[in-house]
Amino acid sequence: MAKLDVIIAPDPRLKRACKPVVRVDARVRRIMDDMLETMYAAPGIGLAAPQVGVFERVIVVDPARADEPPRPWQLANPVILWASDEMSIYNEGCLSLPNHWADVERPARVRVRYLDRDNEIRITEADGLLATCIQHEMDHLDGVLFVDRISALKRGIILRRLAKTRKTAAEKAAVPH
Ligand code: GNR
Ligand code: NI
Repeated sequence: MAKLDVIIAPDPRLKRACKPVVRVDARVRRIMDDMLETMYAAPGIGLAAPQVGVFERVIVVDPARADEPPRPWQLANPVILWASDEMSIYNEGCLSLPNHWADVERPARVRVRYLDRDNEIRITEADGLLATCIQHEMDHLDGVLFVDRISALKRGIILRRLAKTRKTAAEKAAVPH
């Protein structure tokens, strides 16, 4: 397994729509495993392939808390078959928007169809943090970040701060003192 670099916003690669996986084979399983390693190292509770520069419809999630046994999920070509009318709000973060959080409202429960790591079709129902996380990761596959689901004012503040943080880091790297 290998830990991969996570792309930080603003970056046009995070706005790309991803292609479906044709078949979950050894190549895709390796991407899934590298993504889980990257997610646990971060640490994060989810990761989408485009965040590590792979523009295919693959996501991993593990909503287990630190004091619980790991519950890794690896999904290819996830599709939402049903979403509840009931909504829930979570304070979301994103490994591509480090150090920024915002409340995001999404359906509280979803039924999702996907291919598992053995290329088998599965259908599962999720609620709570798992439901939120799956929807957050699926958004990434369509080039959507959680900041696209909050006010333009808050989005602008977060994206400008990230651009400034990157500029400061680049200047420090270029001019050592
Ligand atoms: O680590 C993460 N935490 C998180 C918290 C609330 C809602 C969604 C998430 S996903 C995020 C990791 C990430 O960026 N996935 O794309
Ligand atoms: Ni994210």
